[in-house]
Amino acid sequence: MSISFTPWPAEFAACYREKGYWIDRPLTELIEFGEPQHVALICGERQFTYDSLRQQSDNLAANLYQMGLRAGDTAVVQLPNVAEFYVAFFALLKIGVVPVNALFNHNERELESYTEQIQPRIIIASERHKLFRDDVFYQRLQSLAPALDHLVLLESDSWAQHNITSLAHTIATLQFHRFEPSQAHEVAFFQLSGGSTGTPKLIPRTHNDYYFSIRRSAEICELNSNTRFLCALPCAHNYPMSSPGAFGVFWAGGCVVMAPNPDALTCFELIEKHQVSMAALVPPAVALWVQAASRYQEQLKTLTLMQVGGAKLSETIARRIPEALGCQLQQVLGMAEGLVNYTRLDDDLETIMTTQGRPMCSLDEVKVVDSHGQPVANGIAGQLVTRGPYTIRGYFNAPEHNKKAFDQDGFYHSGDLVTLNDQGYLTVVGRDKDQINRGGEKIAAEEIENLLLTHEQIMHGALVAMPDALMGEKSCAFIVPFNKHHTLKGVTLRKYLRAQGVADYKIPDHFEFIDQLPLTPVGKPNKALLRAQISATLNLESMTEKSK
Ligand code: AMP
Ligand code: DBH
Repeated sequence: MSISFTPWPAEFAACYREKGYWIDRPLTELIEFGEPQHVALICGERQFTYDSLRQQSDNLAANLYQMGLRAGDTAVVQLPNVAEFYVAFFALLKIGVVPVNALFNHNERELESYTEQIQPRIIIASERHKLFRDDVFYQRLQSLAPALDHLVLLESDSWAQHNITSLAHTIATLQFHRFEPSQAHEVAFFQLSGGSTGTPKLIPRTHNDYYFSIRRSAEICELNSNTRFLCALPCAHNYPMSSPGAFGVFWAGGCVVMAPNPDALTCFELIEKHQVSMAALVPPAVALWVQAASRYQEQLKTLTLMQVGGAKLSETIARRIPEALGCQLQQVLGMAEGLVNYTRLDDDLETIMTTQGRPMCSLDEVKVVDSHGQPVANGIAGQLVTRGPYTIRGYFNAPEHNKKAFDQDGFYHSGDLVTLNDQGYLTVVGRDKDQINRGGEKIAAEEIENLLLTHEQIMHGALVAMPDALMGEKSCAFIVPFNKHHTLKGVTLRKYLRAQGVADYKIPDHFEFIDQLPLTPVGKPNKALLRAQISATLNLESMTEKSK
């Protein structure tokens, strides 16, 4: 059985095929082109040639099949930045199993939500995550998904229980099977949305659409078999996976070097050791690299391209990148829902420094519209709406939300406020969605507000962005307690949220206690005012700090 999703209308699909964008090949093909003995993947002291990457994913696929997994089944995968992430991804796809790759810093709530939504048969996870040090959480997931009957753990050989298998063991055992990925027009896997709603939405990506986005990205970034890409952002994120990311590098026959995290000194060492030529970062990480780089320029000699995306890059930092890191900057404005924009390698410096790029292909339809859906003139800020050969037409199983996020013509409303210039380049100027972008990590305000409201002393809560020098934005929760003589404190609320099992990066950085929420004329919390209020408070504080 295939996974249901909102398809592209037939005439669009026909056009995407005719243009050669959709080639009706499975994503598993991405690792088929690299030279057998060329190194595809470096992870710590381990090196994987293309031959071994193919072989190991074959082995795992065969074993998963042996365990009873079949096409149309689903999987929840949560792995840190390790080679096995890719082995597992391609293995699952080889037998038509559809995974969602949770971020490693996701916690109970996120994993439970994904489990409820896709009803997996298998969890592939790591004991390095606290949730998988015993089987208590796995059993809870089983209670949410009755069909769930396999837990495969990255490093575990210590688990004696039935049906808990070690991934290393499962990869190593050789078996033969004829593989059958799902059809190329069907859902290959689920991507995660940063979202703006109470429950995290899942994004169904088909082989055809994702494969195109990877090939085109690899072309734009001029990848080839000499490319050595540092994967320092969480490997499950759409950006280091596909823009062009590790998958683009595999397709081009290059080499992916895994970094455990984007820490500057750790990464500099890896860059030197493995002659890395290209890296992808979010703005806060690149700012720290720029700061640290002066003493380490020798180590960065091989780096030629630094991609920055996920959140708005300040022009000041952008301008420092080429000299500090001795490489070219490329800005990337992407979304797991589809559309990706790049500045091009041969663009003039002004374009690279001041815009977030232009769409990757001519069939990306991008409009900048006002609140009535009418296109605005170039240079005027409006909402970014888009449709195209790799932009989804609907979230998974979310008919109500889809009515809001997609218009009648199938355009996705990204919630970004942008300007378009005469050359078709976009610049992000703000946001029109209830989300905080904490240095590239997205927080849906509603999700945290709902959790806060379950606290017995809280009457209202509103989560808004507050400016932060390094992260761009952090989150501030305005709290209206029921009782003026409340005993609430930031620390206790943080603890309370942590106990609800929410990912750490979603926990408010700051709390403000107020008597009532300011409202808009239609009676909604006036978040613009709250944002202005917290900015003013911070400004005042920093001025007092300076005058001390
Ligand atoms: P998601 O839908 O969770 O994949 O997040 C995509 C969102 O991240 C976009 O809609 C933007 O709001 C934001 N984003 C991604 N790249 C950039 C960038 N280069 N500049 C500003 N915002 C960005
Ligand atoms: O933020 C994102 O989601 C993102 C950024 C850059 C993305 O999905 C992408 C490139 O593909």
